Amino acid sequence: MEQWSWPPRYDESYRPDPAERFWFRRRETMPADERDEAILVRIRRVMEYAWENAPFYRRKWDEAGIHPSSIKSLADFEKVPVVRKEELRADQAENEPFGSYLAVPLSEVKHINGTSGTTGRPTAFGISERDWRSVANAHARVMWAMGIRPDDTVLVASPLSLYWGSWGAYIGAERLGARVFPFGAGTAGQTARTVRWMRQMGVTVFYGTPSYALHLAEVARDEGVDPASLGLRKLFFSGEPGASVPSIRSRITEAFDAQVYDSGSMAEVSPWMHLGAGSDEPGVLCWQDLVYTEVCDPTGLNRVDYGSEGTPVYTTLERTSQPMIRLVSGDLTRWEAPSADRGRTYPFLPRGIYGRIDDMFTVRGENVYPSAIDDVVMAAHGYGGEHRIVISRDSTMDSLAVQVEYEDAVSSSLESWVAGIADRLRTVLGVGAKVVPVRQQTFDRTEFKARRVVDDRDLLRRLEGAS
Ligand code: 8LH
Repeated sequence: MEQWSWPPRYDESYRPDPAERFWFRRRETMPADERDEAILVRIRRVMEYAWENAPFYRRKWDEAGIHPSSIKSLADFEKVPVVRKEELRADQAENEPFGSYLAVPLSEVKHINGTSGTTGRPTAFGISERDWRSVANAHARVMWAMGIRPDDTVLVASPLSLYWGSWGAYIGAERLGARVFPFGAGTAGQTARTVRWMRQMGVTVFYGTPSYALHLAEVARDEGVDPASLGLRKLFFSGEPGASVPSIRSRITEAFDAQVYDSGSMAEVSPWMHLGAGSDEPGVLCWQDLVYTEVCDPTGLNRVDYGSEGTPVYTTLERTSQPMIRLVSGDLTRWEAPSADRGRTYPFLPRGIYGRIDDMFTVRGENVYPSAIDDVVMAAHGYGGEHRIVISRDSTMDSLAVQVEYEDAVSSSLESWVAGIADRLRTVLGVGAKVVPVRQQTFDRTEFKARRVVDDRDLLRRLEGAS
């Protein structure tokens, strides 16, 4: 396998010919079973490394009676206790600043990123130079699979702040040899400026969140610019569901007349882009030799069969500063077996990551994911650009209403428009929802990850009362 060493060491001068489809042909196309053998050896080495250098893991595995040498198969690996984000947070509070899962001397930490901490104590990511370079190399490889090449100009249109996503896109594009344009996102009036700069700089590739791409398209139109005329070839996304949600995907594809790629996972397991798919289709690949992904049943945390739904559990195979070994994501997906037909022999998530377990709610016995609602309302002709999902998590029963912005063009036939969406929701979700039309631009647009679910019983009662 090309440049497969522990600790990871990459030839920084290497770059395939632009006509070459694969960055590392053998690593990406080899029989999955053969790759799994190498992965098992690597997992043991990563575990030995963590055992020796990170007290967090030694403590945890001691308690469970597990030693790295006892892992003789990938099935054995399933017995290794999982790590949860709350544990990382608690460990960091006790062992500031990077937690006792920091496995390099503090002097080797050269980059700091983190979570925003809007919902609790922020978590800091301490990243060594070696890891920074491994991530750059991994991201370049995944972006290569998306067809991004050195003659592209890549716009990073997400906040250049604590958010790993933006920096990961930046260093990957840079390593690949492309021109990088870190315009960022999130400051007042920035989106209109983004439109102007995109044209002036000849941007060909966009990175950000799906919600932001849709907002950008709206702002471009307001500025009298057809988003399709901006000259984008490709947009790639991470951070939230969207790029593999059919109606969101087609809205973006049509607005920009460009190809759309899904990618991402979690900041903790950067290279987070290990999920990027390699072809112009929804869904994502799990690049197992970068981050080993197991889709597990959310309670027992054992691998589910291919074809089934579960939560991704991630193990970094290239990180030395804060290795993650069986980190539970809490997200939801369904996976399929590797297939040579896809070119790359990695497991496949045909619908990407479609939600989080704790975002799911139950209405009259049916499990409902917000992204399924997004898909229905955004497919509606005359959809005005934003919506809100209003639920109540009652002790006895959850109920649901959806406020949907409409375009002026449908205002004369609003009743049938609403009925059409309500029908479709009933068919797709298996339960009814109250659909409440609202005027365009009622809701704020996001420049980052959208938050469309409102959990408010009083508002719901008012909406249900409204005719
Ligand atoms: C996704 C997706 C996706 C992430 N489809 N949901 O950009 C990737 C990394 C840097 C990121 O967003 O990390 P962060 O801020 O830790 O958030 C991770 C969560 O974001 C993850 O658990 C998912 O719920 C969501 N996410 N990429 C659907 N392509």
